[in-house]
Amino acid sequence: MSKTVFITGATSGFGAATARRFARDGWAVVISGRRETRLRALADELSFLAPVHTIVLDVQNADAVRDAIESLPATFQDIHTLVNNAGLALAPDAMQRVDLSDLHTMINTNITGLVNITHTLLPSLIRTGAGATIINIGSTAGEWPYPGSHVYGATKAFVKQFSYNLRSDLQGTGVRVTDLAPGIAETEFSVVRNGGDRSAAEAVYEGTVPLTARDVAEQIAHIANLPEHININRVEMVPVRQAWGPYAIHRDATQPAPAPTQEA
Ligand code: NDP
Ligand code: 8X3
Repeated sequence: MSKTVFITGATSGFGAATARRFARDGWAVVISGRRETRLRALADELSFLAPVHTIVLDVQNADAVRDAIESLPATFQDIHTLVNNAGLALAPDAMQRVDLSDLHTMINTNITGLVNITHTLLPSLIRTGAGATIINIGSTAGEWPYPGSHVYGATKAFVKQFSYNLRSDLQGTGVRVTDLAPGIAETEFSVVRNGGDRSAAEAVYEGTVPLTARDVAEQIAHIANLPEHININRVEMVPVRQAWGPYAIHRDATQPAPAPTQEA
């Protein structure tokens, strides 16, 4: 019998590429996201390769998540691999200038949504036992700070620590947990982050060679297919052209440094 992968955020980017990758290998795929037309198109594309089940779902809604998972058809109920991929960044400006509602949306999607899905699917993953895999999509932004990352980066730091903590709780069940943290990758991510401004999104990738959705999907497939005694705790993958900058030192000659305090 084929194994089943459950992918959130499969309507574009990493999620869609991951669905294609697993379907090509004959896995049964459960694809979810909010955009129904996209899900249907992907299901049409993949259904000659593998069994496909679509779920129109907003991961922020815990009741909808529970209902969708309770109504999985029998052939899709035993999940081998969960790819917690649905997520987004918004408000790419300084924290003091952005809307609070955008910050809530990132928290509700990247943290609450991921927890909703994971908690609801854990019984199935634990039933699968040895070899079952949870791959949480984190980000380099969860490790390294930069201006405008504020809540987004913090949600991805949550993903990292949650992945480690979950591993501790799942010790003895055979279920594996990985935080897969990509760097810059060209998907719809930047269009969403820039509020639909395509030229601002394109500028993010201009003149460089970012990761592709397929690069990330290959890593996901690699991790899920490792021998069942191996757990990859965390993978940080970046384009060769992405590295770190220096500390930002604020220099302002009009503001003299404070006088040194006198030691007693
Ligand atoms: P995309 O924008 O291409 O894909 C994001 C996916 O998340 C879409 O399928 C979208 O589907 C889904 N999604 C967003 N909100 C919700 C929601 N409330 N409920 C259900 N699904 C939702 O971006 P990527 O593929 O690049 O991003 C995938 C993940 O990778 C995200 O978690 C992102 O933070 C992370 N990441 C991205 C990087 C990049 O540079 N691209 C780098 C590092 C990490 P729909 O709108 O149909 O609901
Ligand atoms: C997305 C990657 O570099 O835009 O998580 O933060 S980055």
